[in-house]
Amino acid sequence: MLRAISLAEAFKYTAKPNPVVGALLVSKTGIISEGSHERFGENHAEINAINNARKLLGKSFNSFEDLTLVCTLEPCSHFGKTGPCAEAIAQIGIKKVIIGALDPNPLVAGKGIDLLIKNDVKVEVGLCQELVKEQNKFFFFKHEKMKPYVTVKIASSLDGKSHNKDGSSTWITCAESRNDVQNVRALYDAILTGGNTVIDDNPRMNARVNFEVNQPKKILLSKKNNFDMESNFFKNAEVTIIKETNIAKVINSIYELDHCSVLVEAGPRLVNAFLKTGLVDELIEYKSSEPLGKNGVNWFSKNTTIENLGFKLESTCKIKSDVKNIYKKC
Ligand code: AOF
Ligand code: ZN
Repeated sequence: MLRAISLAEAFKYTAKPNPVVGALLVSKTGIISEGSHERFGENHAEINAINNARKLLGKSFNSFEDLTLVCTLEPCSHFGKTGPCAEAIAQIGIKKVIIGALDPNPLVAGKGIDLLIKNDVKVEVGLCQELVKEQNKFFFFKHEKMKPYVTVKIASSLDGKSHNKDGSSTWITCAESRNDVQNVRALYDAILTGGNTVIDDNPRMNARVNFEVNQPKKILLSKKNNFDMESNFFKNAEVTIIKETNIAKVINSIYELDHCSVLVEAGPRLVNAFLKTGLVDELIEYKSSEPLGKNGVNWFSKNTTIENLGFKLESTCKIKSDVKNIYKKC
């Protein structure tokens, strides 16, 4: 199971918003073949493990009943972008399946196991399930909590400011921190910002990393209609415009769009509106060592701190001259 979990891990940037899944076919003497769910929309892990066994053992190999399938997630039972894995497993004659965690997706949720058992396949569930859940933290969160995992990211000067009042542009944090943000973006299913940010900063808001990524979808929260569709935000990924002002409803719309996670990168007004709902799960603060001074706009009002917004510091690290603080909802 640990081998299957580590196989899956390699695809955490390309399988999303699907879970990462690894599978092995094993005989009494060892591993016969391996497979992973490599990219969103492509073959599931179990099918890749079966196809790889056929490649290795020859098309005529037909003794699947002697092999055990080990897979990190319950084999699916539904027709999605691909067919049901549980059916393919039973059909090919596999007699034993060892599963890490149950699939929390209501389309599957136990139906995969039922299908296997009905076809006389022996099933064991729960091996290393905590690791599988941790590995697919956003996927399990979304299905268990019926909401996406919401993270707010801010870049702050030493004196807690976001940007200059006069609109003059300046980088708050160092190039290395801004580069770290690219890696954070790459982990999320969606990135959300507001209309003013798109108009004032012309941000690209994609994940500029040197590895393959299923790029986060973009969400623009604004009542405006007059966006320049040639601006950077509208390039490189699908954009959904949400006109709703009630943030709880916005978060629900993101859930309905099937995103497991969303990264909010916006100005103080929208960031505070999100934080006030109590529906933000994580706050990432990049803090520079330089103050912005009285020309700066505060992230938070006078007596507000990240702690009294209901967050506690989980980790902190230095990025060159900046500090990166990760806060989790208490
Ligand atoms: C599996 N094996 O490797 C994965 C599973 O749209 P589809 O067809 O790709 O289905 C996606 C859903 O299938 C996903 O939400 C999750 O419930 C399950 N993922 N299941 O048997 C796999 N990745
Ligand atoms: Zn499947």
